Amino acid sequence: MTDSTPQPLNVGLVGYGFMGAAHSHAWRTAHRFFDLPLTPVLHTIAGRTESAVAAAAQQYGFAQHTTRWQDLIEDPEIHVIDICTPGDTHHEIALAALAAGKHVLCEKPLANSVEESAEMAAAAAEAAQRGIRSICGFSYRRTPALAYARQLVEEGFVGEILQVRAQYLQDWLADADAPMTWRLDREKAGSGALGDIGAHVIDLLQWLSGEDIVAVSGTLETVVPTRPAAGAMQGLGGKGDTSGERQQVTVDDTALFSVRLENGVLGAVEATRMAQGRKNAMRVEINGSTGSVAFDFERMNELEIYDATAPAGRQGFTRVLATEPEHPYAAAWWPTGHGLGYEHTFTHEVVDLVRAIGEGTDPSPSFAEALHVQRVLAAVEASDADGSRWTPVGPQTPTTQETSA
Ligand code: SOE
Repeated sequence: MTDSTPQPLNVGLVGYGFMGAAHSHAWRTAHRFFDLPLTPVLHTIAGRTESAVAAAAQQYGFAQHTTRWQDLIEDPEIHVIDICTPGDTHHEIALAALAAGKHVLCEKPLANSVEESAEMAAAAAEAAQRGIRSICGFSYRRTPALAYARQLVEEGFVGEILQVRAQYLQDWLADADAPMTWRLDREKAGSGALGDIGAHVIDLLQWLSGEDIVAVSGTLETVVPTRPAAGAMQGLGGKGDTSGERQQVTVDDTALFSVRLENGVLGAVEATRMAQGRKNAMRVEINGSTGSVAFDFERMNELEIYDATAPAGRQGFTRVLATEPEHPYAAAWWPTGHGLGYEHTFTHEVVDLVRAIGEGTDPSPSFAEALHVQRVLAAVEASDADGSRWTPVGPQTPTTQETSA
C-alpha cells in the first residue's frame, strides 16, 4: 500500500504586516479546501523585530521565527519563500531564494524598478530550468468573478474589444493628518498609488484583454505633500502625531493615465488613495462589439455582464453572482450564494502555486509578466515627468455679465 499522504511543503514567510497576515491565512487554509499535491506547513516567519515576529509566529501559526530572512534561505528544510515585505527588499530576497533552489511567491509590485524586476525575471527563468517555480502576488486575478470575466472574454462573449477602463479607488489618505507610513516613502515603496494599487489594475487589464499595454500618457499628483510622523498606527489609516513635525511625502497620491493596448485599443486608468468614501473600489470594465463585462471589488462576488446580441427589448447589464460551481474556485467553498472575501483570493493564489510546484509547471503571473507591469509603471512616471503634454485651455472667455459690468 503506497502512502498517498501529500508530502509537506515547508513555507518560510518574510514580513508580518497586512500581507503577511493575508498570506499566512492562505497557507493555513489552502489544503483544507482544495486537493493539493503537497501540504503547506507554516515553518518559519522572519521579521525585523524579535518581539513582533515572535507574536506574529504565535498569531499566524508558524512553528519558528527569526529576525534574519537569510535564515530561511539557509534552512534546507524550507521549500518556499513567501516575500511579504515592502518593495525595496523584494529583489535581494528573491534572488537569494531562487539561487538557493527555493520556490518564490513575491508580493506586488515585483520590485521598485524595472532594472531590479528584470534581474528577478531572468533569475526566475533560469531557476525554472531547475524546477523552481515563482509567482507574483497579483491576487485579484483569483477572484472568482474576475476569473470568470476572463473566461468570457477568452470565449468571445464581448467580441472585438473596443475600449477598456479601470479604477482603483481608496480613501485612507484623504485625511491630510493621516500619518506617514512606508507606503509614502519612495525609497521603501518605489511609488505611491501608482505602484501599490495601480499595479493591480494594470495587471488585470492586460490579463483580461490578453493584450499588453504598449504605450501610456499619464499624470501623477501628490495631493498632500507632508504628513505627521507615524504615531501608534502604521500602515493603512489611523492617526499620526499631529502636534509634531510633518515629514515629506515622496510618492504620488493619485495616478491618472491613458493606455494603448498592443491591439491598438485605448483605455483609461485611475488609481488614488484620495477618493473619499471609496474604501477598496477596484473596478475594471471591458467593452466589446457584442458585449461588456464590469467588476467592482466592493461587490466582489458579482460580475455585471451585458449581452449586446440579446433581443433589443431584453438588453441590459445582468448581475451574475459568481458563486456557482461553474465559476472558478467557487465549488471548493460554500453552497451557491454564500460568497467569498478578500482573503480567499490569496488562498486561491497559494492553491495555484502549490499545484504548479506539484505538477512541475510554471504558475501565472510569472515574474516576466510582473516585469511588464513594472515597465508600465515606469512609463507612467516618465510620461508624468515630461509634463504629460498638458495643453492649456487658454484664457477664460468672459461671460456676458463680466463684459457688461
Ligand atoms: C494598500 O493600498 C493595499 O493593501 C495594497 O497594497 C494591496 O495590494 C491591495 O490588495 C489592498 O490595498
